[in-house]
Amino acid sequence: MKIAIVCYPTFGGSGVVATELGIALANRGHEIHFITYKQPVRLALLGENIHFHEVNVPEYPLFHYQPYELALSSKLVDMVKLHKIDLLHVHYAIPHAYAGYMAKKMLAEEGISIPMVTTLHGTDITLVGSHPFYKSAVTFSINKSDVVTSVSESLKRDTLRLFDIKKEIDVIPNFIDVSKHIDNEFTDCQRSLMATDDEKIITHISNFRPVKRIGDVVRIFNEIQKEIPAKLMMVGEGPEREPAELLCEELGILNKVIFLGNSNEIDKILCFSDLFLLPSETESFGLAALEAMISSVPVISSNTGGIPEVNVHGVSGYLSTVGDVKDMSRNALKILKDDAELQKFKKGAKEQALAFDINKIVPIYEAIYQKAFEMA
Ligand code: GMT
Repeated sequence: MKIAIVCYPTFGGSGVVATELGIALANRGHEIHFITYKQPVRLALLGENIHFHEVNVPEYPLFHYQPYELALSSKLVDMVKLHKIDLLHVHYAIPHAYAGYMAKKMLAEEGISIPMVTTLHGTDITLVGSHPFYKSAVTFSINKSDVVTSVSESLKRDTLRLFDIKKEIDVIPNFIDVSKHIDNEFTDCQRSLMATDDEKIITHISNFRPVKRIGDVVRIFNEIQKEIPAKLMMVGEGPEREPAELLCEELGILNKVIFLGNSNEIDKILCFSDLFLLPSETESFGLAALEAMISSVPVISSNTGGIPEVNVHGVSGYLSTVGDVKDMSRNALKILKDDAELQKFKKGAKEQALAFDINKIVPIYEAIYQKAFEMA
């Protein structure tokens, strides 16, 4: 099949999922065309089966807002015709489903019928999409997609609660390439660069937006380091990074917290991590938690959105009420203070992550593509 994938090419989870899916589909013989404004960060190699087409939006002084949707839908039309693409798969509803639908209609005018699959990822529904300024257009473009998927049961429930959706929503969980994590031993694991042998390493990875409750990450770590020697690795960039640095300074723990910025090599960081913190306000799935778990890192998280579909309480980590820093710190120390507990949770995290093996999930997407052809 020739498939166009539209996504955000950044470090965000939706772009990562779209990119990993495209790579896996290409490995299974499909021809993949990424159509976006920049080469996706996780897409290292282009090849015979993987192509990238950049969407350019020329600046024009008349425009207060540059018309990205227009450029994207034109690019989709041109690429579908040029490469004889069979199907559009758009990740993140805003504005991709809207632009995809416009492309479909333009192509229909020329007698070309092409199905469109829309995958909902989370904030496109829960935070941004449901805003009154966008809601009508998001509802319209979800209903006009041939097939709609969501990355968790929780996100499906949120979508049906927040929008007037006429389409069936298929839940396809996010996934992980298990084959990259067969051995726990990462060959290039440089733990000694980050901490001494007696220190536990706690990690948080995100886009540092308010929804991630970065202040809670720092406060949980503060409680942990009062009782055991520990370091905190903060990976990612975003508006909450500076306030977090200030909070660390205020608490007098700046020397124990390392802000690493965005990284393409999170496996190298996770390989020496003992615990992962994800105290988010909401999270449709929590791909970062799954990436930690496959590296045998237990997760202390909030019990919200789709997180409990990924992190199993008492097995791969613990779940607490959003904002309950005390409970999260207590749970973290329960795991970290007792080596037998830590080993048990490391094993539990890895075993739970194996359920999300990419090889189980990609065929489900292929079946969804068949369904889209029937619906179009
Ligand atoms: O977490 C973010 O804010 C980024 C966002 C995105 O769209 O890239 O992540 C969302 O999609 C991920 C992949 O499906 C999910 O794992 C994240 O849970 C989800 N984020 C939220 O719902 C806040």
